[in-house]
Amino acid sequence: MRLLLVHPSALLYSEIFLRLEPLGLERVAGAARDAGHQVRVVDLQVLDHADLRSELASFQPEALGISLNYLANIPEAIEIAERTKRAVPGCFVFFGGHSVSFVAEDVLTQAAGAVDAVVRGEGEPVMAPLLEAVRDGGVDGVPGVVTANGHGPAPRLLHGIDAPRPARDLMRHRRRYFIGELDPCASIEFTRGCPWDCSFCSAWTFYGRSYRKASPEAAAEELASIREPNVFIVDDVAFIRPEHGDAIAAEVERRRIRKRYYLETRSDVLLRHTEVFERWARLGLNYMFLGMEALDEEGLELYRKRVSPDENFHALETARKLGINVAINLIVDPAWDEERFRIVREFALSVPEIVHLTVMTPYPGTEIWHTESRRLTTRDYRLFDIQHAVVPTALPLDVFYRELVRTQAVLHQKHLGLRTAFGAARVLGRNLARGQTNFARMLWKFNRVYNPRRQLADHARPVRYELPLPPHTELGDRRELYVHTRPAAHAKPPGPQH
Ligand code: B12
Ligand code: SF4
Repeated sequence: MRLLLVHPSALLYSEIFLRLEPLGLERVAGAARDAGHQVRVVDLQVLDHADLRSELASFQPEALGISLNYLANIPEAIEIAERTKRAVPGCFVFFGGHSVSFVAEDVLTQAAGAVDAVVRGEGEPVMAPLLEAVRDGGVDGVPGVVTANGHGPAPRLLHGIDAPRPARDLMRHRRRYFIGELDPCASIEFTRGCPWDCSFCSAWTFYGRSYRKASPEAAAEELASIREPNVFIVDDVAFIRPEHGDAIAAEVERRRIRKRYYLETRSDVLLRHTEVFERWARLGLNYMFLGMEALDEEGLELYRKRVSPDENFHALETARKLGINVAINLIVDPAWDEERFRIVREFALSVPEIVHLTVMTPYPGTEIWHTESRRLTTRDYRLFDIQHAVVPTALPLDVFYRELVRTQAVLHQKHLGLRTAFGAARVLGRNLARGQTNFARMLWKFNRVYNPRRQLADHARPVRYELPLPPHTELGDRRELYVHTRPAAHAKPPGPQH
């Protein structure tokens, strides 16, 4: 069967700091190809809608799957589905991915017949049975599949994440994937899932708190096969199990693989297992993202982060000692006033780290979607990108965006200053000499992308598709939030050790 897989356009934030290869979609493509299908991929982060139109015309797909990890991409995906149905009548259109798994029925209804099915949960195990059922007619009994007729059986969880390998070779313009100065940059997955349960996050609810690890040999073999000199490790929390990180490191050393890495982890994991991070720093771990989320005890408790402010600050010192550049994330509460923004600016200027701000957003699939008592001020999917306020702000909205962007601008200026100090000119020169212009463009794009007037104006756009209303419930059993309810056969969740 001819299958076309599509990743939607990049969102606001990605225009500046990063644009990464869609690893989940590549794995889905790998699974379909392993099952004998003819697969092509269009990534709208690096291609445009005209490319998609010509691909539809020339390839005439029998099935088209769109990746929906991000809520903000849902309207664009429905429009692509509608256009596909007109351009290639009879093509089976389906959605899959993280966010759409939590709002499958609503999206099907909104698409009004343009989408035949939504796949909930992991995409790899479903591809072979789904495409077979599309060919034979009748996909209703396929695990994880939701159609206008209702839910099929519960989605299946992969036993292990070593296979299928992502179909990286199907991606065009790989040189356009980058993160900061790691340009170009590929992505890899060492583990999948997260055993913590932060109230604002849906990573744990999607995987039902399961946690799986790639075998060290498979992980190193995949790394060795990556052509890019830089690699982003997509794990939600890297090196929760230090012996696993060590085992992969040993394979990397044995094969003499030399790359630069970027990863995300938690402060307590970094403090508890410093040696494994130190070993990876020797192997090329240059950048790390720490989700600090809040500066004070109260905020950390609210988000159920299970980390103290002391641990957060200690973790920053540890990373500095290891020579790893750290980017910190802080969650902006829409209740912040001007004074609060000022305190955050002051903090951000007092530390050498890069500070990112994301706006607190109740997402379907998170606990706060059900418990957040503030009413939503908008249900426009496009604004659910953690750069817009979707619950009432204490400040007038225009003042809130002015403060937000002002704070981000201060942080960006600092970032630029730091990079100059760290030798951005050298990095730029090296990248430009190799024809890599992503990082250079990023440095100058800030004012165009982050603009309080643009952010405010986004609220006034006509809305065609709206998120369903959150059911306000006191959650008795949090397993009700899970997409995958059964742990994988070989998974042994480590559980937060606190
Ligand atoms: C790595 C990552 C990124 C990367 C890579 C993104 C990319 N190009 O793919 C970067 C850093 C760029 C990123 C950015 C953002 N991210 Co992000 N990201 C993640 C993270 C940590 C892992 C994703 C991943 O690669 N997993 C590994 C692969 C193998 O899994 P996967 O992509 O989920 O794919 C599987 C399934 O979803 C499914 N699937 C996926 N596509 C398809 C398609 C079909 C047809 C089918 C059938 C199945 C299917 O099958 C795949 C294999 O099992 C997730 C958290 C998580 N655990 O999922 C957050 C997450 C997806 N991100 C999130 C957010 C908010 C963002 C940003 C909006 C943040 C921001 N404003 O700064 C941006 C927007 C990016 C954009 N598109 O422009 C939220 C999503 C929230 C939401 N409900 O919309 C998540 C869930 C994190 C969270 N805390 O809740 N992100
Ligand atoms: S530790 Fe990170 S990935 Fe895990 S639940 Fe909390 S925010 Fe989500």
